Amino acid sequence: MSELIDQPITAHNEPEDTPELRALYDAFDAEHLIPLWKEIGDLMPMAPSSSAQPHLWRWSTLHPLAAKSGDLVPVGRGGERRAIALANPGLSGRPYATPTLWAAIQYLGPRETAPEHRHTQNAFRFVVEGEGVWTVVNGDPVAMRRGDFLLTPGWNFHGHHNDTDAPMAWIDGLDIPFVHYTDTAFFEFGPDEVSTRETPERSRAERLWCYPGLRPLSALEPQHNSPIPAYRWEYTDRALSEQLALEDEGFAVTVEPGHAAVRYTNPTTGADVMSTIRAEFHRVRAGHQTAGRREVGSAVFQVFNGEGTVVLGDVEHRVGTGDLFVVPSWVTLSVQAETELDLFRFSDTPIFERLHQDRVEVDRTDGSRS
Ligand code: GTQ
Ligand code: FE2
Repeated sequence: MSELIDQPITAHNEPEDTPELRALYDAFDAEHLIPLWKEIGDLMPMAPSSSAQPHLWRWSTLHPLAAKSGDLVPVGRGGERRAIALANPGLSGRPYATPTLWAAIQYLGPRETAPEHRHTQNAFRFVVEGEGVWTVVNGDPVAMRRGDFLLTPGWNFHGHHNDTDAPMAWIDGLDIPFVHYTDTAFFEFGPDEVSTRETPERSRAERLWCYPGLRPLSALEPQHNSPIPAYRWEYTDRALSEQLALEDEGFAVTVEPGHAAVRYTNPTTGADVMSTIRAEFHRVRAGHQTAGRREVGSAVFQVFNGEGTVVLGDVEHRVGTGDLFVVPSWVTLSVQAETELDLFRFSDTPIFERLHQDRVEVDRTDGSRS
């Protein structure tokens, strides 16, 4: 706990409990008024104290429940998606992983289709296992495979179709809670089917955009969301293994010893992939522990591969492939890798950076913070 939070609070204005005082408080109630002095600790804390909890969902629990939903619940117009949200136990039963972020497991059975729609919420998919679904974004079919990170930025039509005889599950991340609080949601239905059942290896947008450092001269304007529809595992994996290989060769290219990391970015700006969502991939060498780190804003992690322990505030969880966990605002996270540990991470930090409310603290190895 920080010194600031433990600072003694002197109640210098505690009034005497009298019938008149009670009458005053009753009058406040009746007139929909609330005095600051009753709420100050909660409204204006010394540091963020999220009602969201650091919580873990195991893939071994989630996946069978998603599969059972596949047996019992059809997918189609109205419900739109067979997606099951991670509901943070601190967020009053709402389907919110964090105060700003939605995270869900989505499941599509053999040959099934999720109908097209578009909404102002920004969305992405991350695939921890399987393949065979194409997500059709503005008529452009994008293959989904293990390790891929796929974008559906706000107001693009999208639907999904499974072209195989096996089911497929993946995770969705959206800014649904943020858009809900801020009353900025719009939604439109598209075709009940997907607009194309083509299954190309590479989408048109990948053919146009996915060459490192090369931009089509027809599209030099900055775009606020990335035009890359799929960040393929082949490149993420290679970028991380090369960081570690370079570290072995004596070059200081990792975020900290034994910890390689990349951020998915928008090639037209170099900034985050979407205006409300940051996404990263982290690889921690076997036997290494990352420095404790806390930041303003909330994050969700999914273990992509490997085993280890995550220390979330004062709670430790053993984690393995597919497990998801939430890191609320200003809760310290440290990761201990038992085997080499691969972690996908997404957060709402771009929102707070743009509002100049961002802060980060990293524990130094001597136990102090910087
Ligand atoms: O796949 O379009 O988990 O619109 C939540 C809302 C997935 C989707 C979700 C959505 C989608
Ligand atoms: Fe959607």
